[in-house]
Amino acid sequence: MSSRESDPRILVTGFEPFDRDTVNPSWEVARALDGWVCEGAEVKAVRLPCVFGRAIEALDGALAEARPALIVALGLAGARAEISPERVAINVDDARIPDNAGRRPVDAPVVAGAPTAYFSTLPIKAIVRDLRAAGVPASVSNSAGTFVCNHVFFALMHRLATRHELASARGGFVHLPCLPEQAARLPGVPSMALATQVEGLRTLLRTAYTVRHDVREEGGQLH
Ligand code: PCA
Repeated sequence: MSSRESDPRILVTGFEPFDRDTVNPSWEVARALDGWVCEGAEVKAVRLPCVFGRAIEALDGALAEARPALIVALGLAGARAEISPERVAINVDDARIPDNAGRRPVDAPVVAGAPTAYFSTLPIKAIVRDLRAAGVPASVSNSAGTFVCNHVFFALMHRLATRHELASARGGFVHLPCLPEQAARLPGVPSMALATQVEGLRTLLRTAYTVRHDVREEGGQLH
């Protein structure tokens, strides 16, 4: 079933492969969800370049076109074993590796003059609760890093906080584990099957779309 122009939409972004890899689960998951209707809202998937600056331009294009009520940006966190909704976006780029255009900013603001940080406006605790209940490993993450994922996350939250046409929209960032085919090339690295990641994202989107007030459950880390 396809939705009408005026129906609410969910924007799900994923990244192209980076760091000389050939696949990125974030885009594989996003594109598997393209066109899926979640609680009456149609999912639109958009692929972002893994390049500082250009990723934000692509995000802006997608926001203008989709006019979404909910935005969930996805990225790969190669060492993680769980689906991890990010709590906080910080206003700094500090690249340990070059992006796909060879850019490597160090200690530069994502948006000059913007606040130091923004919290996700997704119900991250309820998301973790519902993913675990559905049998999908999940934990809150308290750092999205300082590479292109945090860059896009921060730009997204700054737009949600400052643009009146996005005032009622909610959004955030979710890191995903490697796919098994990636882990097979990187012995010892944890992975999660694409089908599990896609099913997890369906659960996550349902929760994000319907839960307005997050639950109060512990989700911290000692370090
Ligand atoms: N992960 C990287 C950038 C693109 C991606 O999928 C990150 O965590 O910053």
